[in-house]
Amino acid sequence: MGAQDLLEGLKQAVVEGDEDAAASFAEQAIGAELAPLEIIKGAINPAMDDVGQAFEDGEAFLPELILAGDAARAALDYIIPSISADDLEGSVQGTVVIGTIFGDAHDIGKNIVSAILAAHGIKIVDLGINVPPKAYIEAALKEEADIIAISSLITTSLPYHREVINTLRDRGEREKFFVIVGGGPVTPEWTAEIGADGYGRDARDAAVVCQQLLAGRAEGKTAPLPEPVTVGALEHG
Ligand code: B12
Repeated sequence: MGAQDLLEGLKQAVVEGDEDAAASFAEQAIGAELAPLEIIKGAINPAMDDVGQAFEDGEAFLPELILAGDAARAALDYIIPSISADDLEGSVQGTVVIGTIFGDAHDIGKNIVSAILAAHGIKIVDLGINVPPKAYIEAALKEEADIIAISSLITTSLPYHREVINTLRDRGEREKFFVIVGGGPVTPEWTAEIGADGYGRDARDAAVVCQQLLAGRAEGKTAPLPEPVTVGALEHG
């Protein structure tokens, strides 16, 4: 089967919520040496967008969303371990505390971001889903982290981003950590508005942003930056 057929098959399997087929196509795509990030970009993301659109249009419901999520996870079980530093130039060192913000249970994108950062030698402390603002700060202090990374897929959880930043500031600890944000409803404008230090459109962009921030930190730059580092902004619909 050619690369395009494998990607199309995987996309279809995820849309249909067929875990076994999704896992099998993913395994074949990795076996055919397709780059992990290209598989995610070419099959998983468009499948999720289709399902999300159908949900929004009232043509699909929560069970379909759950099945598609499970099928994507099954595929990613094969894809994520193959993500390597070869997928992106450069390597940086540092610690990133990451989690999906309070009120939000979506973690597929966060897990991909974590995997690519880890593949670049960054220490990842993954707090999971539904993370209260204070928990990011406690973990970042404990781990002496460089960056707090917040993932958000639902609009109603966005105000908690601001709470992370304001709480850091009120505690006099804002300069200790760069704060980056990403996920569906997050935009570069929002990033600037809340005074965050970075935004990335996808996992690859997240790695580029972290590299730039860690390089800046090594040169003595501290948070908050006057302008956030935003990558992938132009592609944002
Ligand atoms: C799968 C899914 C679910 C699954 C989640 C399973 C899981 N374990 O994650 C389940 C079924 C649980 C679910 C539940 C709900 N969902 Co839902 N879901 C989706 C769906 C279809 C796909 C999400 C996904 O995995 N995308 C694929 C990944 C790879 O992409 P990604 O998450 O965007 O991540 C990439 C980038 O954003 C970026 N990124 C992500 N995080 C970060 C962090 C940083 C720091 C950076 C730099 C970058 C970055 O990099 C990632 C990799 O490239 C989306 C539609 C969509 N197109 O996103 C709706 C969607 C997000 N869901 C939606 C809704 C409404 C819900 C529910 C409220 C439904 C309900 N009525 O109950 C619940 C909410 C539950 C809760 N409290 O969170 C809406 C949100 C609308 C909004 N803007 O508020 C969407 C957009 C669907 C829609 N079009 O209406 N959902």
